[in-house]
Amino acid sequence: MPYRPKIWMLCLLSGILTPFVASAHAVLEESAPPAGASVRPGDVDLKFRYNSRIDRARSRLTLIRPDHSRETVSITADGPPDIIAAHLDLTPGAYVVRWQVLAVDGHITRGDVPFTVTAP
Ligand SMILES: [Cu+2]
Repeated sequence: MPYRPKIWMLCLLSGILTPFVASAHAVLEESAPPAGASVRPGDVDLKFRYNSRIDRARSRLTLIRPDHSRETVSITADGPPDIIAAHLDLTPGAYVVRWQVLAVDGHITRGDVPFTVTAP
C-alpha cells in the first residue's frame, strides 16, 4: 500500500509548527509614553520598542485625539530596526496612539497606547 500523507497529519504538523512561527510576531515591549501615563503639553516624543525587527515602511501610527478624530502620524525614518518613533505637539486631553506593525515574519500586530496630556 503506497504511503500517502493524511489530512490529520498535516494538521498535527501545523499545530506543532505554529507556536514557533507565532513567536516571531512583533510584541510591544516598551512604549514612551507608557500606557496610562500623564505627560506635559507641547512636544511629545513617541517611541515604541518591539521584541523583533519591524518593517517601518509598512507600519502605521494613528493618533486618536480627545474629540475622537484620527490622523496618521508620520514615523521617524531612521533609528534601530525594532523601534518606531514619532514627534507630536499636543494640547491637554485624553489621547490614544494606535500602532500597527509588520514583523519580519510577515505578520501584522496592532494595539493601543492610551495616555493623558495634563494641563500646564
Ligand atoms: Cu508571525
